[in-house]
Amino acid sequence: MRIDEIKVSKAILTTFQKKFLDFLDVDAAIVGGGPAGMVCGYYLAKAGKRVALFERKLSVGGGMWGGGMMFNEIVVQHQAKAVLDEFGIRTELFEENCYTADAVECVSGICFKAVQAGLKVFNLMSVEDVMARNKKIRGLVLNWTAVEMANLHVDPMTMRAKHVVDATGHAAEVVRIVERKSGIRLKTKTGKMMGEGSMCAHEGELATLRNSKEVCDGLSVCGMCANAVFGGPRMGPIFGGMLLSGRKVAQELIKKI
Ligand code: 48F
Repeated sequence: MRIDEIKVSKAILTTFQKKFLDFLDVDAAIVGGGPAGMVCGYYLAKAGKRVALFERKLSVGGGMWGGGMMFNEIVVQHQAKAVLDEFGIRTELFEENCYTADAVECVSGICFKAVQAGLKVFNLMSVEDVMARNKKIRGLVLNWTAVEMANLHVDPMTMRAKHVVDATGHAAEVVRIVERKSGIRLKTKTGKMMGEGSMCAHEGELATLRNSKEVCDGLSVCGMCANAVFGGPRMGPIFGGMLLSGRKVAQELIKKI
């Protein structure tokens, strides 16, 4: 039977429309498909929650693909190895409490398992605002990244979530929007974003986990974003904190939503 091009177009349009409609009102919406966001999405979906993840770029993986300075190996410590084990990702012991893993295997392995667990990933979409009601974050305002890049004057659309997770990395884009536009006081010492500190891998890893939590009603942070918001050093190409923080926020939300 000949392939009908119009049938191919209809198949894509119909299934994408259904997928998007089905995930316009969810338990959790995650912004950013780096390691922290993807791991968070995996554990939430595995627990039966309806979770959508919005990623600005064509591919998920954030800063994980490039390892350290484009050498595509990452490092995790003993505690975080358990998360990679959960995804079936192979690690090699380098020296005590220092495991390496292939960055490409990490991104593809986490992505595959997360999507199979039920996480719905919407790539090429950027979150440009939040929906807030009575000082609580209730959803996200989305537009195509292509619209953002071309600076086109096109209005966005809105989705609803019981809880939002900012996993946008160093930029902490969602929290920044909340701070700038909503008048909501953040649950930080100053009520404002505390900012990320210079490199200190050991303290940065501990701080990421400590700082991964709710920052205001309806919004949590994980990954590098947590240190940008609550204050903590950066840590470079050690990714244990990212994986553990995604898992921590998921575990908290599983009880809450
Ligand atoms: O930057 P990213 O990988 O964040 P992460 O999960 O991991 C941080 C590490 O990669 C590394 C590090 C480890 O020691 O320091 O930097 O905390 O992933 C963040 C993702 O969010 C997307 C962005 O494209 C990236 O893939 N993103 C950022 N802003 C938006 C967004 C937005 N407004 N809408 C949608 N996606």
